[in-house]
Amino acid sequence: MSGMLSLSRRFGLALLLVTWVPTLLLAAQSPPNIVVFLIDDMGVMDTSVPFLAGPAGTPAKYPLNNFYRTPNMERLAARGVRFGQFCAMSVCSPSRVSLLTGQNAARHRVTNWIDPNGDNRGPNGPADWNWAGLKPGDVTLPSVLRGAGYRTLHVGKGHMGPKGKPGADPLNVGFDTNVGGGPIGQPGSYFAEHGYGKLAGIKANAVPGLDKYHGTSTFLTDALTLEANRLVSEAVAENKPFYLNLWHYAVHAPFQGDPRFEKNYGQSDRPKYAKAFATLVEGMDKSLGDLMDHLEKLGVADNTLVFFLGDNGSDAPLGDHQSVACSAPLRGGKGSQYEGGTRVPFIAAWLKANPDNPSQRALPITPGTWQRQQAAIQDLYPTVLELTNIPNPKGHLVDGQSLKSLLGAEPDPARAERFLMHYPHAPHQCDYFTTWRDGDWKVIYHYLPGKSSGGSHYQLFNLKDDPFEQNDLAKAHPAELKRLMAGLAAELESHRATYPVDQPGGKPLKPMIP
Ligand SMILES: [Ca+2]
Repeated sequence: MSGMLSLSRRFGLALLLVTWVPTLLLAAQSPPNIVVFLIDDMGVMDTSVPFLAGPAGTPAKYPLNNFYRTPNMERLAARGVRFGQFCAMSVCSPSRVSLLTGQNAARHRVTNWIDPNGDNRGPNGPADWNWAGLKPGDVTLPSVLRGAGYRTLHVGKGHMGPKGKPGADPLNVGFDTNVGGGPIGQPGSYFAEHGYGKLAGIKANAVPGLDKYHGTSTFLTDALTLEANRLVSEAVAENKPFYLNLWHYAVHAPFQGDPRFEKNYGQSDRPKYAKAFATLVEGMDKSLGDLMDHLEKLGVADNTLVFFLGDNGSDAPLGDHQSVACSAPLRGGKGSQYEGGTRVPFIAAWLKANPDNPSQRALPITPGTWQRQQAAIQDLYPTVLELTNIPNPKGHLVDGQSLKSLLGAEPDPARAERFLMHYPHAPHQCDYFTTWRDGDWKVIYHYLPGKSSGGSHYQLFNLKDDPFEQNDLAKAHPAELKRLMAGLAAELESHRATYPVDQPGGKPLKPMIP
C-alpha cells in the first residue's frame, strides 16, 4: 500500500510542476494501467494492417496483408500510432528479456532462444552467454512497477529461463501472478482436448496452469484471454493499477488450425500449414478484441495504455527464411540476418481517448497515425518509466530510449536511427552474426562465413535505396563498409558483448574491421 501511495504522490508531484490548479484532482487520479500484448513469432507482415511504407513513403498494402484477417488490430491502430520500422531481436528469449529490462541483448547476454533443457550456445558459441536467463533481483519492468504499487500479471508464454533455473517462473522475476508461463518456448498443443500438451501432443511442452480448461473445446489463445480478463477484473475490483503481460503462445509452431477461423481460409490456394498459421493469427486478433472490450466494460479503457508487438520476425510457413517469402516484400524471416528477421508489428494506444486524463496528457498518442522512424523493443522500459514517473533503479543500465517523441506521425530528428542485433550462436537461419544499422546503412558481419553470407564476412545494404536488401554493396562501398564496421565493433564493446569463439572452448572472435 505504501508503494501505491508513493506512486500517487509521485504522479501528483510531476503534474504539480505542469500546472497548479487541478493538482488536488490529479493527485487522486489512478496511475495508468499498462498492457503488453506480445505475439510469439509474429512478423510485421502477418496482419491485415499495413505497417510497411510503399513507394509513396506511406503505409501500403502488400499481398500478405490481404491474406491475413486482423480487424481488432485495425481497431487498435485507429486509436493509436503504429510503427513502420520497429525492431526486435531475431529469436524469442533475447527479445523478452530486452522488453523487460530495457537492455539490448548484447548487454544482458541472453543472446539465443533458451533451450528449456540446458545450454544451447552452439559449437562456437560463447561460454559466458546468459543461458540461465533472468534471475531474482534483476531489475525488470514488473519488479519496478510492483515496487511502486502495481499489480503485476503474467499470462501466457514466458521463456525467460530454462528448467530448474529461477527465470523459468515469472513469479521469480517481478510478477505477482503467473498463468501459463514456464521454460517452454512453444505449446505441446493448442487444443484443450489435448490438455495443451499435458494429455496429448508434445508432453514435454505442456502448458502449465490451465487444467480447468482440459477436455473442453477452449483453444489455448482463448483460454489465456479468459484468464487475463479474470485477473484484470480482480485488480480493478481491488482498485489497483495493473501491469499485464498477455504474451500469447500464438502464433508460434505447432501450426494447428484454430477451428473457429478455418472457414475463412478454405478458398485460399496457399499451403495447408500457412492457412493454419493464418487461423492462429486471427485467433490472436480475436483475443485482442476481447481484451479491449473487457477493459471498456470495466470502465478503465481511458486509463489503459496498450503496447501491441511481436517478439521476432515472421515464422509463417511460406518458404525459405533467407529469401523474400514469409515477410514479403521484406527479405528473410525469424532467425535471419535480414530485416524480415527483426521487423515486428508495433502499435501503442490509449484504449479510449480522453483529453482530460492526466496519463494521456503525460504521454500523448495521436490516434490513427503512422511513424516511419526506427525504434526497438528495449524502448518500452524507459517509456513506461517516463510515463509513470518512476525512477530507473540506480546502477541499472538502459539501452532503450523513451518513445514519447515518436507517438505521433512525425519523426524525431534528434533521435538516431541505430539498431544492434547480436547473435553469437548456431544453428539457426543464420549463424554467428551481428547486424548494425546506422541511418540509411546496415552492415551484417559473419564471424564464420558460410552459405548464408555467400562466403564473405560482410554484407552491406542501403535501406533507403534498397529496403528489401537485394543489392549487397560491401565490395562497391569500402569506405562505408569500414565506417559501419567500426560502429558495429564499438557498439559491441560498449555493451560488453560476448563473442563467438574460434573453436569449442577457444578464443573470442572479435569483428574484423576491413
Ligand atoms: Ca518468438
